[in-house]
Amino acid sequence: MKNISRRNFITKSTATAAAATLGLSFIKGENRIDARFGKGKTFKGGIALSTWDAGVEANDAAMKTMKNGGKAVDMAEEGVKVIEADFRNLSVGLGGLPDREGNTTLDACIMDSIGRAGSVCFLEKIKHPVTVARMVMERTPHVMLVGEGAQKFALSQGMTLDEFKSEEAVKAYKEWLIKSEYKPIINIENHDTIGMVTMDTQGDLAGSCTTSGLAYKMRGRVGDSPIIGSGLYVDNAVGAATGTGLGETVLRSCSAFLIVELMRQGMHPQKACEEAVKRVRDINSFMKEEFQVGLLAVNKKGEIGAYALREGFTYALAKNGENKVYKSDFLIK
Ligand code: SD4
Repeated sequence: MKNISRRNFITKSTATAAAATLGLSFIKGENRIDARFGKGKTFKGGIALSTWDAGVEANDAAMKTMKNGGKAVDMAEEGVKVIEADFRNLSVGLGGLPDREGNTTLDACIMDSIGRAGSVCFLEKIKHPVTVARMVMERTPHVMLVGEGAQKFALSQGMTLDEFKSEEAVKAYKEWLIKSEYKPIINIENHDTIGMVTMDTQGDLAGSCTTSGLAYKMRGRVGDSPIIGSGLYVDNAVGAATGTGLGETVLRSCSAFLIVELMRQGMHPQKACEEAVKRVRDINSFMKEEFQVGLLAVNKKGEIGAYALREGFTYALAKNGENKVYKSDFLIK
């Protein structure tokens, strides 16, 4: 009690003054992190790690961005933008499969190396939701904007409405309408939301995640992808994590945050992903349907983790001059 009321008493300005006395410039993000955790051995060669096969193209763009002087957050944005703009992708961007009412609605988020986060959900007719998420992070006092408000904000920042409808998605929707069965079960192998974690040449971390969510979802449904701590989490002092799969199951287990917290306790990213997948299984054990979840992580040393619930999850890793797709190990064998 005593501590709590005392803490409430300390104003921002006295905290700043105290920090100055101690020589901690914790108001500046990166310094704040160094002050808390000290500089460890960080990998500085640059890393881009992303979900699914298409991640290889996203990684390419991220590494090019880094070579042109971009920071981890620029890598994370530019990387996934390639997939958002690829209208052949049926799970990301405006080419994505629509909701039950025939509208494609987009979710995305981003986190940078100084602890900031931005997110948009249920966004319509905007080509690059990840860029809007970054604008929310950098230009507003908020973390998350949804629906009409998110769209209005995007337009106010110079973005334009894009009426694009993918022929393939429209055709698939028409076929779905015949039975209109609400079965939000993700096909175990064939989905491609992109979650990406990046590390720049300074060893700083960031991440992004972007999706059109589940095909034929209820209107207004939001999954894990734009939710800070579920679809993405970054703590520059520790590591970063992201994932893909049936969002409801990830939301119930806060997977990305869990992975980062496990890494904070010293766990290797691989082990942390394995633990988080087990948690997904356990928390969702009431579910009768089969579902897939795939999780990825990187720590400050540049070590990688990847693990899925079931066979079929792939990821792309760009590191040490290579950029390749790998098959993830999985829990249910
Ligand atoms: C969602 N996690 O909205 C997303 C779907 C996904 O590949 O990952 N698809 O639930």
